[in-house]
Amino acid sequence: MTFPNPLIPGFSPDPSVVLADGVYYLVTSTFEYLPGIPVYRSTDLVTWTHIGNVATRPEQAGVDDVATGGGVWAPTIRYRDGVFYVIVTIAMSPRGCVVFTATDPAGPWSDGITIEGVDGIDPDLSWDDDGTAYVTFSGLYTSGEQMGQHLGIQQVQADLAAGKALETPRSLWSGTGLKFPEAPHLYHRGDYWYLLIAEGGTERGHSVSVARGPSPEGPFEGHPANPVLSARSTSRPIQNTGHADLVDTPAGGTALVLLGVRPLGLTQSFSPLGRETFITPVSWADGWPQPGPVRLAPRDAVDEEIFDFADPSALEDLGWLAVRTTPGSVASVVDGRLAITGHAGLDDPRPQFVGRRQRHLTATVSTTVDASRGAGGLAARYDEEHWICLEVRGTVVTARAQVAGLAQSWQATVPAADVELCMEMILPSAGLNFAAMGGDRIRLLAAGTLIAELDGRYWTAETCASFTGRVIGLYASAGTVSFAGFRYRGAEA
Ligand code: 6LW
Repeated sequence: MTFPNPLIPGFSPDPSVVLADGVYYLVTSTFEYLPGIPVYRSTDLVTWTHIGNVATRPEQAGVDDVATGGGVWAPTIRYRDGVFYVIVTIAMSPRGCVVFTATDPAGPWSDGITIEGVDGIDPDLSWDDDGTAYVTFSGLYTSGEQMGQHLGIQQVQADLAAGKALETPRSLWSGTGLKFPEAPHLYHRGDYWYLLIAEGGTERGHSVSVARGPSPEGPFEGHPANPVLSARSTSRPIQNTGHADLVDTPAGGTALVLLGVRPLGLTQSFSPLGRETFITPVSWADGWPQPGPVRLAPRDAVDEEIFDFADPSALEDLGWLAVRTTPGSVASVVDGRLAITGHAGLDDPRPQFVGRRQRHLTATVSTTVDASRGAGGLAARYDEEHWICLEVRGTVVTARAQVAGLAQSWQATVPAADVELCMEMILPSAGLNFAAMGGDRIRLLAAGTLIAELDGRYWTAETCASFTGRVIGLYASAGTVSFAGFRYRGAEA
């Protein structure tokens, strides 16, 4: 069985999957973006449809004040007795470890109950045969005096309805000693309970390790050849592989969904899209799971999304994202155009920006903007310190590049009213110096004229030290600007 890889391209880290009544549902992290926790559906583990989002109401995730990089970290989705559960940590926020429920995974989901007594990240949910609910998590404090302290893999029995742990956390097996034992998932298979974790950190040293034991509480014995999966020190095209969740395949086999990155160039140093979702088959030997190496198999179809705002429902598409608020509170469709009123620049923690994940290494994004009554345009962002934009104000277009406080800009004049803006992300062509071959090229065009061409290395997960990925979209920084449409065309090289 050859799976497409990436399975969910673009900024889609920390995947968790569940098989419920023959249908697969998968969720990923969203950090400071809303709507939070996208839900994807599949009947064959190959073709996936974005059917909803868990956190569609700001109060559910409570990310409006989280620091960049905080917010919605690593959800786990599970299904029991007709109810879907998503348990997740809202990191660097008082919201803590939260359980959301729904009977329809497309939503609506519940407001969410905080589980008191679970101080950590990457919570997993499992039930013993007698119905006892277990929350197994990584004991990393993300707020308070103990911020950064790591207690390894921990577990409590919990009363989910009451929102509380029923005991003080117990320490479980925490891997082979690599840093950051995290992303625990428990599975009852045959005679064993399996504890799958990530260790080594989510960068190049990321790994998957597994242990097994007689009960959900262990004791757990590690696989003799742990970590059972890692791309570290290999030249595999998919790196950082880890943070995995196990699932049965339609063909009766087993597979892992997990995160990884696609760094460019010989040195494999820079990943424009951030952490994506991948999949790899798992074989079994002596009652132990053995994941196969994660193979690159991008879908070769050209992927096009065209939003014409003459259709008022265009902004309701599930893939739109906004920063610490909902897309609908930033933009609205007025007279067949998308209108955004700007109060601050892209360096603000709450920019008036709505965007979509860049999902292909080569992509073209374009729009037509009327900025006769304000300033705004097209932008690609990692966070408020790392972004690129084409901003129109009246008849002047300014291309700006911002990297951690360093900024550069280029200007040109454009015809009044509707101006075509375009961003082209292309792979480096021969003739560039060795290092620059490690990044993509980002070409900024206005009214068909090239305003600037940028070295994409500076807007990658590594350079931005970011948990997220590239999000490209529309924004206003002052006054009201309006957009006729938004076009995304992506293809794997
Ligand atoms: C996630 C954890 C991690 O909770 O990063 O580095 C966090 N590993 O597993 C955010 O993705």
